[in-house]
Amino acid sequence: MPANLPPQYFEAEKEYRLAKTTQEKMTALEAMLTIMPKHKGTDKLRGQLRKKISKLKGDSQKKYTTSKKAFAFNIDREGAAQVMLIGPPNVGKSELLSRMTKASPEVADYPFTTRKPLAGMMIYEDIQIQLVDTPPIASGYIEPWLFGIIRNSDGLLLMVDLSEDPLEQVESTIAELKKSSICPIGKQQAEKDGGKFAVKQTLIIANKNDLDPSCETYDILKELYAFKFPIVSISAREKDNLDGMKKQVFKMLDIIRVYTKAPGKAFDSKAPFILKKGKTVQDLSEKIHKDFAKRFKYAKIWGSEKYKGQMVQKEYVLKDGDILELHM
Ligand SMILES: Nc1nc2c(ncn2[C@@H]2O[C@H](COP(=O)(O)OP(=O)(O)O)[C@@H](O)[C@H]2O)c(=O)[nH]1
Ligand SMILES: [Mg+2]
Repeated sequence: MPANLPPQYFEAEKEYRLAKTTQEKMTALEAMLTIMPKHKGTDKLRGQLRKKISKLKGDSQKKYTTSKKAFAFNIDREGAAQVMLIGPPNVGKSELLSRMTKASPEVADYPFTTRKPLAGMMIYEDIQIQLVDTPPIASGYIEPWLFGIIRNSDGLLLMVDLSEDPLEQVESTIAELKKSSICPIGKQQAEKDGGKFAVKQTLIIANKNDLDPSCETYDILKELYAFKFPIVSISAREKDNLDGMKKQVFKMLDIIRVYTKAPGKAFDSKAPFILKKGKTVQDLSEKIHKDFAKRFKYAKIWGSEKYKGQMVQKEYVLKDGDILELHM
């Protein structure tokens, strides 16, 4: 019986032959295995691939313990915050990055297309948020450097596919994160598990809602996870609810934008200072300049809660959108 292998298989096979490291070899083999159609004609071939993968896995585990730091990516933080797009293969992470930013990742209907992190800037109103596309988190094989960049990030977008089994996808991704001592949390949860876990604010993105027109799957997902995490339903491909998603990402980050102005002048609406929620006028002036903070007398504020130009002291807790005139 002929194997009838699709062209992507031969591409993956070529990558395998060209692969220099164990990691690269394994990724290529995994891709070959996933791409390969499952029928009698490919039984033997699939068996051989699995054998090769498990042998490499053994080797790499040995190596990994001795050279943990050998493979490290570092993504320079840009913009107001750095957010990781994570999740199982094929859920649409790369598609979303290409929709929201100028980055052009490879998008394909077979898994393990993304091997390296790729960053792009997403514009939200007057700020930019850095989105980072990552290789898939699938039990069995995960790029070992992935958890390092997740730990360094400001938040996670856990993406799942409404046309597959999103419940299982959420569960298995969280399980893999926890194995690496990363604890994704939603808004309401307090920090937990002491110092052992790196706690990361997380938004669940339910993608491909075009394939769930009755929202049946989305409703089940919400029923089970909405009490733990904020969830948003989108279609990256059909561009549905992408603005709603951006709002949710901003909300998850717990940051505020504060503008400064000189007396008698207009404020610069293009260059807000980014601060964590809960920060005060004092924190802002420290951020601007140390000396500034020392000489600070009072500020005038134009904001949502105060009268126009009202005077506030350094203890005043800032709100998103506040405009301040600092006096010393
Ligand atoms: N129907 C539908 N397909 C999508 C959507 N988003 C992505 N896809 C498709 O899903 C496949 C996997 O996408 P990709 O971005 O490579 O997934 P990744 O592995 O998570 O990066 C591609 O064929 C995409 O075109 C969507 O919103 N709706
Ligand atoms: Mg991808």
